[in-house]
Amino acid sequence: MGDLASSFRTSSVEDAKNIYNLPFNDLLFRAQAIHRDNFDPNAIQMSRLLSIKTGGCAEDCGYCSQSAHYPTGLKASKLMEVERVLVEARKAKEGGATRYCMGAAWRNPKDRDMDALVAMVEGVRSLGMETCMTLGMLTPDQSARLAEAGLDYYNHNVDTSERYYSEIITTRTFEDRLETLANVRSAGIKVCAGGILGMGETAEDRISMLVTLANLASPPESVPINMLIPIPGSKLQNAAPVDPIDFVRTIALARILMPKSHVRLSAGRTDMSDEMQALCYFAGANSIFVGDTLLTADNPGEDQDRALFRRLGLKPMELERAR
Ligand code: SAM
Ligand code: DTB
Ligand code: SF4
Repeated sequence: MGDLASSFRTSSVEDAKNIYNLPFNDLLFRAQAIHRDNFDPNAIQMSRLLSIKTGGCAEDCGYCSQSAHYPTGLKASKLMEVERVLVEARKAKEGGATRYCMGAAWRNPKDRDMDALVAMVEGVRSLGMETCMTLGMLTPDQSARLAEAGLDYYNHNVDTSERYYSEIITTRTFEDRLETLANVRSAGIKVCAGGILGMGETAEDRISMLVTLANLASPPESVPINMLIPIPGSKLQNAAPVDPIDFVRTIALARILMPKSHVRLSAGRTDMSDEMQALCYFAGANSIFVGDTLLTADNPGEDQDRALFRRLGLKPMELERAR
């Protein structure tokens, strides 16, 4: 089973479609077997998000509460003070998170923001947590600076298939996304890249998105799969909800195509039943965001996750940092 990883590196959409369409039990059995070959099946990595710069974003992502293009009612704010970020990061650590992910509603960071961003990375790292940022597009120089500060992960999602991308976002291209991912990778930062289900895409779009990710020069270490949180006022406010079984199939395919990656069950968990989440964990999801807020939207609180972990016999994944 171990060399399935390499055999899928050149996976085509056709191959992946055949896997996605297997009988559900066969698909889940296969995903779970691969999961067990690569991870402790009962350990879940826990990340905590903080919006360090909220709203007023120049991009027109159709799903987002923070885009200035849509009347979502969100109040914009400036970049948060470094000290405030560190106070929040300490709380997250006490709550059991091992990775702290700082998100900014920017098309890209300005060079004048870089000193503060570097200080945030250094400060969070000194608390003994892994660091992650998601700031929009990065140049090679900006990537190198963040890498030097000790940034462990950079999140930058491809969001959907190349074909469907321009239906969701028009202010940047799929190619732009891949370019930033390459810049981050070249700087030596680990890559977190995934997407959103429930934006009106087809099953083929979801499959194609995962094939793109699996076929990057190195697959992302972390693959967040978000279920759209429909934001009133946004372009996708009335999108039809994704079928839970299709959602689980997509998680299983991500696990099979990227056996060594952490697959994160990301946004949208407040609208998932415990049973749906349990199936996602069985299909190979092994990471979540913890705490009652994501960036601007709700997430199940700690108590709820603790109760579900107890019911399922899951435990937090220990920090793997060997540095
Ligand atoms: N501005 C940066 C960027 O776009 O890369 C970082 C922040 S952005 C909010 C991070 C990711 O969150 C998006 O790429 C998208 O996949 C996800 N996301 C944003 N709004 C969402 C929503 N309403 N439902 C589900 N996922 C969402
Ligand atoms: C990701 O894929 N999901 C997170 C993280 N990366 C930055 C963000 C989810 C945002 C959900 C909507 C909100 O909180 O505004
Ligand atoms: Fe801006 Fe990111 Fe939201 Fe797009 S997803 S509007 S880039 S904050």
